[in-house]
Amino acid sequence: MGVVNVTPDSFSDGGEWFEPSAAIAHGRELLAQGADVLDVGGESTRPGAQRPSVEEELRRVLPVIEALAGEGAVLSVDTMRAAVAAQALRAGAAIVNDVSGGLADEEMAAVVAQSGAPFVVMHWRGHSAAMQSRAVYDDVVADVCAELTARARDLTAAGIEADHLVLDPGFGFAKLAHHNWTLLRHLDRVVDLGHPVLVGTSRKTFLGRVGVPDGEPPRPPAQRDAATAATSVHAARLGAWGVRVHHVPSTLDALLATAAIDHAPDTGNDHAPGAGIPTAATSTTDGG
Ligand code: PMM
Repeated sequence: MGVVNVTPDSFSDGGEWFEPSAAIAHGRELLAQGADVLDVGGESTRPGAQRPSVEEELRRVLPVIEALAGEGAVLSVDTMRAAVAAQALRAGAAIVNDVSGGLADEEMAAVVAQSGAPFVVMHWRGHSAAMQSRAVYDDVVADVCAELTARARDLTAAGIEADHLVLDPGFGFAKLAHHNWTLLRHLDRVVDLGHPVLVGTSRKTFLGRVGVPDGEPPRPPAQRDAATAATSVHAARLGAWGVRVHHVPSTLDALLATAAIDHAPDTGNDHAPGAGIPTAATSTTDGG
């Protein structure tokens, strides 16, 4: 899943694709690079961010969704607002991605239930101004699993089909760095909840701190793509359904290399009867 943030202030790429034409071009680029789904959002969830009005959020995302859906792209709309989700679905979005998992807007569950669209339910404990003060857990994996399970139960009670729910542990949302790392390490327990799992570690601050001495600032977001590829490969290995990333080529390369390892023949024995022994014609100059 490639990220198209139509915002002036996202932490990772704020302002870069704020004009609809730039966002549309960026979406096309992510698709050409191999993204299967584009996640289009008009509200930054960065700590302390001001919320745009509904009208402003619609103004940002609708032209981008209309244009890219018209070209056949599979789109999710990243929104906490039912009114935005409803209009985005009408404009061609196929999936609703709500970082609040339906908690921020009590109309959201009904809109999603009525549409029949898949719903990405992220673990969330409040809007960005308050969330880091709520990063307190007895056992982060057990607590996040319990809170996601409760959400799935309430959303199915509100009419959303259980098999339309995608769960997301919400990396960086009401989580300190060690919470994020522990959740990644035990992601299989989120997968075991029985729903597809989406993982969004891309360019988040905890990745920018890898290898940086305590007290020094984290690496800037654009220098976190190698760490994003590593955590995304790990998530895929533990059974994640999707990874949400800003820089598609680096993560896709890492996933393809891992898949090549998984699909490599067991022995690689070229001397077995019938095995192709490399010849000058088949060898490449760097060893193949
Ligand atoms: N993270 C951000 C925004 N939307 N959606 C899901 N499902 N999961 C995430 O982890 C997530 C998200 C924040 O990142 P951004 O501001 O770079 O888009």
